[in-house]
Amino acid sequence: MLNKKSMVKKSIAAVCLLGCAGVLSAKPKKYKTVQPELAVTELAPVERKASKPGEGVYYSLFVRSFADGNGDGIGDFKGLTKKLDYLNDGNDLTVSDLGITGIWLLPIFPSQSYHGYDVDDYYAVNPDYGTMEDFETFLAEAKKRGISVIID
Ligand SMILES: [Ca+2]
Ligand SMILES: [Ca+2]
Repeated sequence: MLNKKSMVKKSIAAVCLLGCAGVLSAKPKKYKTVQPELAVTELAPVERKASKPGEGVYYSLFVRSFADGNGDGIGDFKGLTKKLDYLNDGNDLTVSDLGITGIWLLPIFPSQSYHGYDVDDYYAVNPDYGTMEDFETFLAEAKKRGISVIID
């Protein structure tokens, strides 16, 4: 003879078993795969250009150690300029770049130290990094890609 409490327990057990059986027999869902390029163009277009300085995602970098453009073992503006497409190629439809919207340069001025925080001249660039013209080329190329530049 079953009492009311025992019947409730058996009913709960039966529901659990049916529920588990349903879960175990369910076919795995098939997910549609989407190529990253299509995800950006068809599903979620992303604006990767800052509308003004100070907005977006900034990438802080030390020119000395980022990219060497002339093979002397020291990072420089030419090396940095060559790497701009890696940081943001200026095309919102591609996702092979990092998509940053700004670059925060650690000190680029002439200095007696490797880190450059003890600046000798705020109106010149460190000759290890190239010339002022190299720096201006870097700025122009960054601007073409919608990348803002700030200097520490
Ligand atoms: Ca160099
Ligand atoms: Ca891109």
